[in-house]
Amino acid sequence: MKKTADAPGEPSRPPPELGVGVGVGPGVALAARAGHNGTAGRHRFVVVASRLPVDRTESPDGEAQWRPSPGGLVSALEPVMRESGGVWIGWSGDAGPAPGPFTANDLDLVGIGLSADQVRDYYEGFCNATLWPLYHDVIAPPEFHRRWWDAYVTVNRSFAQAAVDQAAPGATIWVHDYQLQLVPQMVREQRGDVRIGFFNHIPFPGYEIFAQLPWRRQVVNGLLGADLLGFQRRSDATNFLRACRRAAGLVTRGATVRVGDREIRAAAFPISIDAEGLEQIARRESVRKRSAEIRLALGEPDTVLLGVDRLDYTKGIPVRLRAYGELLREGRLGPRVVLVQVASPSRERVGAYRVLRDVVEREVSRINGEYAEVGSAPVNYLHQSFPREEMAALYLAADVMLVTSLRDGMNLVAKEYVACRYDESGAVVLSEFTGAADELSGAFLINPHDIDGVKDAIVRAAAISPADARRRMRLMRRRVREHDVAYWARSFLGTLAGEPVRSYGGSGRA
Ligand code: GDG
Repeated sequence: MKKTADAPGEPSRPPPELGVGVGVGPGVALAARAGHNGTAGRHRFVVVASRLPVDRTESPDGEAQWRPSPGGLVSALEPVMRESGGVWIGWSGDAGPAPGPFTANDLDLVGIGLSADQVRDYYEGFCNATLWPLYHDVIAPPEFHRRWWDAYVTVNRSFAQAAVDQAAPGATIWVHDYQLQLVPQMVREQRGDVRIGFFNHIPFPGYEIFAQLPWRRQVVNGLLGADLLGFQRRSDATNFLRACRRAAGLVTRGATVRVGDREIRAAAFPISIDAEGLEQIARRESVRKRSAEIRLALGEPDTVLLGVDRLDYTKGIPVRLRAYGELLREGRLGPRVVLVQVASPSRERVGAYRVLRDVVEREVSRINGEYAEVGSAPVNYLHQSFPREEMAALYLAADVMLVTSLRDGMNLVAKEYVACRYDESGAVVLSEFTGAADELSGAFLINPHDIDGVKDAIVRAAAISPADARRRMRLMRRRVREHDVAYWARSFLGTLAGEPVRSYGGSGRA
C-alpha cells in the first residue's frame, strides 16, 4: 500500500531535519515509584506519537529497511531519549502487521501496526476527517461515524498498551497530538506510577464547536489521564478547561482540574524550531548560491513572495491566491513580482484534500493564464516536497513570506523563514489565526477572511523600507532564537516533573 500522507508535527517527506540539543530535563530523571502492576518495561522515557521517526523502505531483495526521517519533534526529543534510555512508539505509515520493537539509528523504537481497515477508519477517517476539521473550527465539515470512533478507541488502546509495556516504574511518558487523545487515561488505568504528559499540536476548539463531537466526554476523560496537558496557545488551554467543565462536569481552578485526588494542569507551551541549526544551513555557501540561482531562474523580479504549506485547507492557500490575483489586476505590486507557492502533497486519499487541490490548481492556472507573458509566470506552483537545503534557499530568496492560515496550531514555516533571515531583511504577512501570531510581533498581522486587509498587508510588506524591515525582523529573530524547540521540550518536561501526582504520594506545586 502506498504510504499515507504525513501527520502534524511529522511533516511531509522529506521532512526538515532540525538537529537540536536538549539537555535531559528533570522529567526523565524521576525516581521509581510504586504503583505499577508488575509488568513494567525498562524505559524511563517513552514518547508516544502517531508516527515513528523513521520511514520504511525496501531493499532490492524485498527486505524491510528503516531510513531516519528526522522532523522537528524527533530532533528535539532525540537527545533526551539517548540520555535517558528512551523509546519512541509510533506507526510506520504503512498498512500491515506491527513491526514491534526494533532499533534504528541507535534509537529504540516500537512500531504499531494498523490494518488497511484501521488506516481507513482511524487515520483517514476519525483523525483526518473528524478531528482535524473539527479542531480547526469546522473550516471543512467534520464527519461523525460510529465505526470510525470504534477504530479510534481500538488503535489508541494498542498505542497505550505498548506504552504500558515499555515504561519502567516511575517513567515519564509523553504522548503527542490529537490522534492519541485516549492514550493518557488508558495508560493511567494500568499504571498509577508513571508521569504522563500530553501535547496537542493543533488548536483545541471553543466549546460550541467541540460540543458537536458525539464522544466529547470520552475525549476529555481520555486526556485527563495525563498530569500535564500542553497546548500551543493560551486560548487552546482555556478552551480545554471549559470543555472539562461543560462536557465532563468538572471543577477547574485557574489552570488546573481536579479529578478525584489528582490535579491536572493545562497550559500553553508554544512549539518552535531549531533556529540555530536552520540558520547554519541558510548561511552555507551552497545554499546562498542556490538562493541566487532561484531568483535568476524567476527572472530577477523586484519582489518574490513565498508560500510554503502542506496542501491543506487549513492553510488558506486560495485566500492568498485570490488576494494576489486581485493585486495583479490592479497593478498594485508593479510588473516585476512573482509568487512561489510550495504546496507539499498531503493526505491525498481524503476527499476534502482532493477537492482543495482542484481549487488551488484551477486558480493558479487562471492567474497564470491571465497575467503570464511568454517565458515568465506570476505564480510558480510546486506540488512537491523538497530537501531542507532547498527550503532554506527558498526562504533566503523570498522578500515576503505569506502565511494566511484560516487556523493553525503554531505554523513553523513562519518561524523557519525568520530563522533563515540572518541579514535581517524580509517581511512576514501572518494570519492572526496561527499560534505564531502570539509570538512574532514584527509580522504584518492579517485576518485571512478579510481579502482587502490581506491585499493591503501584502502591498505594505512588499514596499517595506530596509530600516523598518530590520526593526521588525530583529524582534522576531530574537523571539525565535530564544524560544527554540529545545526550550519548548525543556519547559514542558520541567513542568511535568514539577507537578504533584497525589495518587501516589507526590508533592509539589499545583
Ligand atoms: C502541525 C500543525 C504546528 C513543508 N513542505 C516541505 C517541508 N515542509 C515543512 C515545513 C515545516 C513543516 O513542514 C510544516 O509545519 P507547520 O507548522 O507549518 O504545519 P503542519 O504540518 O500543519 O504541522 C502546526 C505543527 O504541527 C508543529 O506542532 O505548528 O500548526 O498543523 O517544518 O518546513 N519540509 C521539507 N520539504 C517540503 O517540501 N523539507
